[in-house]
Amino acid sequence: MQRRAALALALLAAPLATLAAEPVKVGFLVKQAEEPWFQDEWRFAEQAARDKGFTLVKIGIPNGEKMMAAIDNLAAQKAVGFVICAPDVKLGVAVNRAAKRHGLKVMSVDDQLVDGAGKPIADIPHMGISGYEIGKQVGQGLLAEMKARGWKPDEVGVLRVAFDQLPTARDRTMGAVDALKAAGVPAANVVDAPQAKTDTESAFNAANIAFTKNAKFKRWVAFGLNDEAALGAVRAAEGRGIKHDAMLAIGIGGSQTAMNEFTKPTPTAFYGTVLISPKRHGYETAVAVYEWATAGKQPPAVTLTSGTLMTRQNQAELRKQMGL
Ligand code: FCA
Repeated sequence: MQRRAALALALLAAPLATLAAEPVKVGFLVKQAEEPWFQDEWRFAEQAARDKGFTLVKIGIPNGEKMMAAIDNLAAQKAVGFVICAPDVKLGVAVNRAAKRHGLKVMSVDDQLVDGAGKPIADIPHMGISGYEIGKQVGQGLLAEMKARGWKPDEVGVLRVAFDQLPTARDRTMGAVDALKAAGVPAANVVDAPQAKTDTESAFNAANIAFTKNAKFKRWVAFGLNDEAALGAVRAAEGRGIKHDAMLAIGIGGSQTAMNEFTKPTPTAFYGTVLISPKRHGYETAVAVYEWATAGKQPPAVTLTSGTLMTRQNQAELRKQMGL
């Protein structure tokens, strides 16, 4: 008898227990899931989910249509909110509207969402890098190595792999241009190579065109919004016989794209990168959305993170320091 009563109680309690154990879900949507930076962000967001006890739902959103479907999908799964790096920052109003309609908290990472007039959307909290400052570090890193090699500021071609429709991309590359100009590199030496997407292949194509049009330069420095952009320029230069003794590129990121270059037995023209933190961006944004939705803790409106110049020489030590 006693055993039967216990069993009945257990059965009664079962649905309740399942309800209580239903984990909170937080989405993490990224524009370029195949890029190592975003893989790293996801990895650290997963770590946050384990530490805090929520479930992370990762979805790649290469275009606006997939992005809208992903937000609906999160709502159908009863997620409480999401972190997003959108395929186009001008989709900001659509993101905000969809999140509000479904009662989801939303925070942006890396690329700040803007409204129709190009103004940041104030009620979507954001964590990104300090683009202009980090760009200046790229420029200063290039200048230091130019000096070490005895290259004169007025003899180098400056290849800016550009993606100006994305404000952080423009800030980053203009920071580098300004640092170079401040050190005496003539504005006329700056060659823009607009890329169609923010991956290596697009940068390669853009750089190829720019090199063809500007064959007068025998020495080059190059950069773009990320490591993939810098690497595309390096590969295009190699294809034209411009090797690491005549070319210097510094990226931004420090994920696997950069590590692959640094661990090659012979140095390539991919001289360095400004290491930024996928750990902070992935972990902290996921926790912020979770705590916002479950504890009413509003994230700060804007958080900007910094970077450190990383080369073959200091990569192992730096990555360790950053917990990577
Ligand atoms: C943008 C770029 C990424 C990465 C990130 C921090 O989203 O496209 O490559 O640099 O900012």
